[in-house]
Amino acid sequence: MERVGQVLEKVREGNPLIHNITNVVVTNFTANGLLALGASPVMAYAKQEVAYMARIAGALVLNMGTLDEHIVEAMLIAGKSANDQGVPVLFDPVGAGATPYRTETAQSIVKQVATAIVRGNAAEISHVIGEAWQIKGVDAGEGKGDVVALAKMAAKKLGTIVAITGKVDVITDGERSYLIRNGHPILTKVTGTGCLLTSVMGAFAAVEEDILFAGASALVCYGVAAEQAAKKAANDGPGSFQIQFLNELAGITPDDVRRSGILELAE
Ligand code: ATP
Ligand code: TZP
Ligand code: MG
Ligand code: MG
Repeated sequence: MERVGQVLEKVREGNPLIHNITNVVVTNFTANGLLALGASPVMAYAKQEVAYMARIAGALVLNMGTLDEHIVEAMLIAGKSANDQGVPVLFDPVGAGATPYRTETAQSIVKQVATAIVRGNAAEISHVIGEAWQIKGVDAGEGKGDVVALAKMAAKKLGTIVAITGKVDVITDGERSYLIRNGHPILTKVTGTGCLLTSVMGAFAAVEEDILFAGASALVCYGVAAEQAAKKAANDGPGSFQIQFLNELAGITPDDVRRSGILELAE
C-alpha cells in the first residue's frame, strides 16, 4: 500500500492535464472529480483541436456514453494523435452491447487506437471482444462466469490492460492481475461513478509508467474515498454521498490508503 500512496502523491504533485472526450451525462462530475483529486481536467471535442489537445495531455480518456458520428470522428483523431506522442489512452466502452452501434463503435475504436487501459463493467468488456454477457442500457446485467478470466481474455485479445469493475474490481495485463476489494454499493446509485473512475485512472496513468500498477492504485484510492464518503453521508442518500465523495477524493491521504486499501494479486 506504500506504493499506492506514492502514486497518489505523484498525481497531486504532477497535476496532470487529462483530456476527456466524454458523455453529456457526466461531464461536470468528471471535471469536478478530477479537480478534487488534484488533476487538471479539460473537455475538448472539436475535430479542429482534439489532435493538439491530446498531444499536450498527460492522458486521453475516450468515453462512449453519448455517441454520435462527430464524437466518434473526434475520438479517432485524438486517439491517433495521443498514440503518436506516447500519451496513454483510456477507453470506457459505456453501453457496449446495448445497441449494435455501440458495440460496433467500441470494436472499431480498439482496432484503430492503441489503448493503455480499457475499463468497463463485465458485460461491456465482454461485448468489446465479441462475447455476449447480458447488458441493460449502460448498466451491467446479470453476468455469469469468471470475471478474472474474462478480463485476462480481453487483455490478451486486445493487447491492452483491462479493468472490470463491480463489487470487486479486477485489473490485468493478461499475465499479472490485481483484485481490489474497496468501494461501496451506493456508488451504483450515482450516475457517472464509472465514467469518473476511468478518468481518475487516466490521472494515475499520466504520472506512473507502470500502467498496471497505476490503474490498480487508482481503483484502490477511488474505492477508499467512496468508503469514507459513505461513512459520512450514505445515510443521507445518494445526493449527499455524491458531494461527500468529491470531498473525499480531495482529502484522501496515503495514510487512509495504508489503513483501508485492499489490493491482492490474483491467480
Ligand atoms: P455499471 O453501469 O455496471 O454500474 P459503471 O461504469 O458505473 O458500471 P462500476 O462497475 O459501477 O462502473 O464501477 C464504479 C465504481 O463503483 C468502482 O469503484 C466499483 O468498485 C464500485 N462499485 C460498483 N458496484 C459496487 C458494489 N456492489 N460494491 C462496492 N463497490 C461497487
Ligand atoms: N447514459 C448514457 S451515458 C450515462 C448514462 C446514464 C452515464 C453512465 O455513467 P456510468 O459511470 O457508467 O454509471
Ligand atoms: Mg456503476
Ligand atoms: Mg460505465
